[in-house]
Amino acid sequence: MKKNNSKATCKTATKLTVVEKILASHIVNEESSGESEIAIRIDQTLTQDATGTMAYLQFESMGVNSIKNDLAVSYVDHNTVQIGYENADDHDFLASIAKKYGIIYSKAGNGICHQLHLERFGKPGTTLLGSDSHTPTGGGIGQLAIGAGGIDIAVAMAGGAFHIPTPKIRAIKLKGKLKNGVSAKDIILKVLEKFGTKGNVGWIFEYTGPGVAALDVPSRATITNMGAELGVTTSVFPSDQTTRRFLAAQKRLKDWVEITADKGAKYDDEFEIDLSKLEPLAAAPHSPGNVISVKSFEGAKVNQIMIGSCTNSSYRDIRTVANILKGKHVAEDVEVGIACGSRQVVNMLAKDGSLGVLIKAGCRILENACGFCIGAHMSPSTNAVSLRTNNRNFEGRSGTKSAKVYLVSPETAAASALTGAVTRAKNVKAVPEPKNFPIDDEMFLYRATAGKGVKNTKIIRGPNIATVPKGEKLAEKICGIATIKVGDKITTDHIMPAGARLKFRSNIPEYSKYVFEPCDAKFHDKALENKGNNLFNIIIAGESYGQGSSREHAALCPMFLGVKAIVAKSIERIHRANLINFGIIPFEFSNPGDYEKINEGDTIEIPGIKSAVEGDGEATLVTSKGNFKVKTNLSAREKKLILAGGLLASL
Ligand code: MIC
Ligand code: SF4
Repeated sequence: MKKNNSKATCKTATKLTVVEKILASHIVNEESSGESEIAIRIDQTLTQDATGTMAYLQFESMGVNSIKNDLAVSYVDHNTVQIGYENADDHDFLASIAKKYGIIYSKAGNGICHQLHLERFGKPGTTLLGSDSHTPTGGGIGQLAIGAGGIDIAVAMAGGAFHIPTPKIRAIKLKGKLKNGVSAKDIILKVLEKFGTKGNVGWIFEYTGPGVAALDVPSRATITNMGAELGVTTSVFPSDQTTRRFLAAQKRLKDWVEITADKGAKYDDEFEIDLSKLEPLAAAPHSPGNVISVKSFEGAKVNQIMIGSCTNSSYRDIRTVANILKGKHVAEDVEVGIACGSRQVVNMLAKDGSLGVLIKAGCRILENACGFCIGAHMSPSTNAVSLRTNNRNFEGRSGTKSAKVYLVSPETAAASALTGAVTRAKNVKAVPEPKNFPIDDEMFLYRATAGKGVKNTKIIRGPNIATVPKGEKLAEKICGIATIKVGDKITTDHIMPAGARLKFRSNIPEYSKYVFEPCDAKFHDKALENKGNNLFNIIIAGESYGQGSSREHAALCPMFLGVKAIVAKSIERIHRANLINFGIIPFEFSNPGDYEKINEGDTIEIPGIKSAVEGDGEATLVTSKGNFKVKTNLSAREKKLILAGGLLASL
């Protein structure tokens, strides 16, 4: 992004990219420190239930009467299985909060937040902040949509700005036309093959070029959704005639504005993809960046096929699957599950007969919710091969550690369902863009009082709703223990597992028992013992620490257990922001080779840590193995948060 001296500004450039155009109308100059971060005004917010309870508890503690941003929507889509009272308690709490503060409440069963938001609320040219890492789905209609921790959403709902690293913008130039059997999933997998899941912090990817026009909105949204796996701030498509047609068909033409890049706009980098040369791709276990061609493992036996989630769950995608399965039956030894993105999608499939086709073909029709994607059900059997159209295949995320999960397009998934083995799709019938989507907003509650709220609403707090702990001020020096040492690409699913543990999201003491459960089930006990001995817990990590989700619990629960610093080779954007929001210092090794020299259990002292944070961010770890230099590059705002012990403690 073009900068002028200290203040980030996109206003001075004459030929602007799509990203710069949106940023230019949202930048809050007084709060931006152009060198490392810029502040933007947030128009819309979204939360989902698993991150929402914390976000709203934090919002409540800010003492605001009603939301201050244009629109806030609270979706229930993650914890919908309701075994025991916990999830249901959360839903009641979320509904009552929504009513009181002027938030629209999307009931469980309505669909998955990202698909629903795209259908009913997202607007080109606006900003959306969501407490879910796949919020960038909105980039599919030219919205600058960013994932963040719940507390950042709370601040935005209270009218505060959001801070992003001063972006670098990469053009992903699309040319040519996709071959039959190749689709949007293969495009984003190509991008992941090229750029990987680490090293993209601070980038925004903007899709350009002649190949864009032929991609419908669901295809664009598949690409921006899975941009989250790159670790970029967000991804965005222009808002053009295709966007216009989509919004018109959703009866929201008034929300359309055209936003395209100016001819001659400059990007920090460019990468071109010739769509006509793309082949079906897959992400092999256990990373979305582990991309291989489908051809390379064609014929391999498959045990399970899961279609849907917040990506590839649109009418276009599921209808495509129905077209492939029509008049046939799935292989007898393969289990096939389908989770549509929204009620609108299910209604359309019901009306045009596709639902009947899928049922007849032997598919299990699941609730339109996150479910299988987050290991909340449909875990594969031991050592199973599961082909899935969702966006993450981290080890164990499906609920079965030994399972091998491959991420593929709906076309590949459907063709493989018929054979029970990995199969490339052929002669796939294209699904035309619908001219009219059926509109039914009845499961969005409190629309009439949106923005204002109903003041005397009683907030419902069942026993699963606990309080949010606050951090403590940073001391002059810290003495601690390297309580755990982990490797590269540690995801938030490693730090704070979801699946069966997800129901404890609103109860920090309970959820904290599972911090690092997949890496070291004793972490919780060790950490509490250190805390009892007045020692801080320090986490030693490799590259790209905190990949994946926006869950602030991966910072909040460690804070609760007395974690005060992470020392890693590199840390991902959303997780880094969450750590700072909870007063945990995100250090990086000045010399990455020092990672090898520290062991789990080592005692670590960091003298003068407070002065280091106030100053240039450089500190020394004093250990029995020697002294090691570490650094953290904090903006003035971030320094304040760390010194105070986190955002809540700073209010
Ligand atoms: C995910 O896909 O990992 C989640 C569950 O949607 C998370 C949010 C969460 O942990 O609640 C995300 O992507 O941010
Ligand atoms: Fe839900 Fe999966 Fe999407 Fe996360 S990635 S929002 S769990 S469907």
